Amino acid sequence: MRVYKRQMRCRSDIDRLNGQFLAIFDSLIPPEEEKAKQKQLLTLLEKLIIKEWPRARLYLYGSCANSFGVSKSDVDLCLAIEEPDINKAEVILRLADILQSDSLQNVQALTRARVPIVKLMDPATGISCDICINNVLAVVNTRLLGDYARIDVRLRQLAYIVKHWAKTRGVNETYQGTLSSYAYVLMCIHFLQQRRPAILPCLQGMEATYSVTVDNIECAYFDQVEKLRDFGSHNRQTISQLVWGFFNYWAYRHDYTDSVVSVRTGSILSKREKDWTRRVGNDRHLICIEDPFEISHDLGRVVDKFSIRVLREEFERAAEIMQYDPSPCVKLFEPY
Ligand code: 3AT
Ligand code: MG
Repeated sequence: MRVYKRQMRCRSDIDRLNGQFLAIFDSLIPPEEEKAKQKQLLTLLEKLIIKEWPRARLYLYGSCANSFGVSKSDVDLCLAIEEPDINKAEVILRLADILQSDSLQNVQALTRARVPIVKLMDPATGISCDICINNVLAVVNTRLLGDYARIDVRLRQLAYIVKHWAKTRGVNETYQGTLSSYAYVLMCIHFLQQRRPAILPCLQGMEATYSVTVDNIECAYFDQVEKLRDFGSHNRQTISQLVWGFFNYWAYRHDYTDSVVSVRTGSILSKREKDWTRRVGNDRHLICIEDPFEISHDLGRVVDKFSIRVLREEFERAAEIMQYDPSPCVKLFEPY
């Protein structure tokens, strides 16, 4: 761990970094042209799919649909087929077949993955995309995240910066035991729910205006977010203060032994009440982030005893940089 002898940055110094963080945020926003290309690809795929499954629907989910997608993100699609007892592996193979015979490139059927998908690249737009089958919960959690993003712009700014940091520092790789982008966005939402005054409400704790049952899970929350546009206005914290606070929280304040971050309740739960106190199979619960709908699902379950150290050292490094480094906006995003 690097030791900084330099002067500690005070609140007004942190505020002075605001313009730089906003410039980084702006540079990560996908241009309109990229959005148009995604639509073009979606239309092409819909046309091909509808011929085979006339009653199926194709949903965009993940970061391209919830406004947390940086430029050049892959497109996540979900093919929803309402037929009983479908065999996902068979559908994946058939889908790959159909798409292969069109003008698409690198069509691969990954039938053995935890979530079976078809992967492809569209040479016309240069966009890569993953298509899964009937993963409707992901479509609904995408909608929830997108609704949170519409309440206060600081969520999108913070999440872009955290995701950019996680990608450049190599801690956004679930197959290596670090966290998914989805987990990072939930950590940002939780952090903004916990500010005083709060910057985000707890939508699942309010009277539900949207409700759907998916895989026997009732997903309900207040979705009239246009009525909540002023919610965070009593808190004037700038994006640079929030970036500082976020890393400081995960470096020094979070109780890794006992706490579970819960966007669903807008609070911190204990590992005891979730029964996440010991390792069960591969789930070690070393950092606990509750999925807002699949509440038995800990998004930190991919983290092992090696990667928890990597993660915590990265949070500490980021917090130190925010506090002491003379050029934090460069250092924070230095490739590892
Ligand atoms: P990127 O911009 O692609 O990094 P993303 O938000 O698209 O970020 P992912 O590609 O990792 O995130 O995942 C796509 C979506 O799949 C996001 C979320 O709706 C769903 N998802 C991902 N991981 C999980 C999970 N562990 N549990 C439930 N849903 C998940
Ligand atoms: Mg994605």
